[in-house]
Amino acid sequence: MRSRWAAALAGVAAGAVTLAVAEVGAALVMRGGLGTGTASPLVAVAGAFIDRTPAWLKDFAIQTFGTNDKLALFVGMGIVLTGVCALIGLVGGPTKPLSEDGEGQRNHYEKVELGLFAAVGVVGVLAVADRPDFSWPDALPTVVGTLVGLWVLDRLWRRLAPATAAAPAPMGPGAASRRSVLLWGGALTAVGALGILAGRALSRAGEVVEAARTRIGRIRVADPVTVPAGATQGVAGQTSYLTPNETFYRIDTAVTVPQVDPETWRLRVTGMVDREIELTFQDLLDAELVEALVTLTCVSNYVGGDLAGNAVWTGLPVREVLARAGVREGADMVLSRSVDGFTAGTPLEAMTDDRNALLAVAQNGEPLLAEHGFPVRVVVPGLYGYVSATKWVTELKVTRFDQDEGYWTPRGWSALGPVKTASRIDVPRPGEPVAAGEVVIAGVAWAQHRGIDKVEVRIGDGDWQEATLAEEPTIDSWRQWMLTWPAEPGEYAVSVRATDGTGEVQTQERAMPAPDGATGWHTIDVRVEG
Ligand SMILES: Nc1nc2c(c(=O)[nH]1)N[C@H]1C(S)=C(S)[C@@H](COP(=O)(O)O)O[C@H]1N2
Ligand SMILES: [Mo]
Repeated sequence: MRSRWAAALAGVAAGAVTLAVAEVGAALVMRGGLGTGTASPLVAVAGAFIDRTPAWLKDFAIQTFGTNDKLALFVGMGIVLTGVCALIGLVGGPTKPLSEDGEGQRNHYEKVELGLFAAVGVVGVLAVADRPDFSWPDALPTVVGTLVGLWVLDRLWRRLAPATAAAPAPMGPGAASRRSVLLWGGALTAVGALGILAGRALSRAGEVVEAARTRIGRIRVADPVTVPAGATQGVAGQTSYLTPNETFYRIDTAVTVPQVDPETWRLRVTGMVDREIELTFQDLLDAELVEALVTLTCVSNYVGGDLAGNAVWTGLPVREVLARAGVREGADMVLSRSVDGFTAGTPLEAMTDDRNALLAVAQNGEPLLAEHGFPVRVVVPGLYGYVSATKWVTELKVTRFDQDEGYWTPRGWSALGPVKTASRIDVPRPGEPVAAGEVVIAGVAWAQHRGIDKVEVRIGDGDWQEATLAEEPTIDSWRQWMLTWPAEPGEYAVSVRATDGTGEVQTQERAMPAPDGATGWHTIDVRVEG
């Protein structure tokens, strides 16, 4: 029994050493400028997995883990990999028939074990090769790591190998060799784990972006947005009108946040245009930038969910860039592409009409945070992020919906993603009882680019009551609302619904986020204590 533990540990140790060599190697290869895509096998496998995630699984992951979805993925990968390596170790384990070839010869089981281990390495190499901008040096760390891992596995197996024809040991390996494998296996696993962490830490090229953000400083425009005091009702617990950059929700398919140097960044405008053009980051800074208030929302947001945020965005209107390139007849989509391969298909109309569709360089006056698309992202009022808000954008391709599709479309999400009218109760918080008397119910409602005309609240089986609305500086942002309720002790279901600027009342019909956004009224249970 204990020999099995030793055999499993041998597999895990080999895996840990493989990944340590590969992750440190990947950091060096990328830092040295040799690699062009994703050299880290862990990041590549996670990315390849995310790219193959169907709509229902994305939905589940976001509902279960929220913006910790990537952490959850890494933990899951760690568990699966450990299990696979342990099983591989057991395959070659010591309780198998003895070698007949004499001491030190590989027996059949060890060959299978090494073969399986190599196969896992090949999967890693395939994942690396699958990532955007792949070139062969990207694969080097994984190949070398796998070879080192095979060597470790072989050494440990030899220590465990029970016997030879000359000196059979029918009871399995002796206690001494078992102990030595447990010792070596444990030590190598620990060193490997540290190596993996070191490799990941080493790979973070954050300094370039941080230095650039500091150098750029606050971005000012001739005609800045000022938020009127009336846009804020100031109820404790109510969503603040502007969302701080640091707490702004983050959703993307990027396993690690792309670190883009603004010095080398270029935006290319391609496709159905009269002339392809290329812009530098300085070109953008030198242009006449505008500021706009826009609430961004994720299509994966559930009714009552918090995957939405409001900010002042600073940028160059996309329509001006498209005009410079000259859009040809027949185009109806702009496919924006990110450095990490993500794409969003946005109706050309939304990019060229008079709304503030921006190539944004700043969020609330500050250069974008790396997580939110530094140096440049797209922001389009009225559309969910997945069809418009490409972060780390590097290309705008003018094209047609019947010729191209955005990242999420073949994965079960609608090609078109106008934001659906939504309203949310922020206070009282669900599950927190309130004292009888004057209770303030408050929250936000949004229907970007249509605006919010009315918010109504229903308490228990009472009538719909109109809430007081805050000022609405723009129809592109959410609107705060509040209602004072003389509450008597009891249990109440409290619901909210909004009416958008076109007069349409938010539907009660429940829909899941996939394929084009959740619907239904946000309802919470409130207990009023006497
Ligand atoms: N490059 C890139 N841009 C992206 C995404 C992505 O996965 N990759 N996700 C989009 C989605 S689904 C949303 S909701 C918004 C979220 O923007 P935020 O993370 O800044 O809030 O970014 C959009 N832009
Ligand atoms: Mo999203």
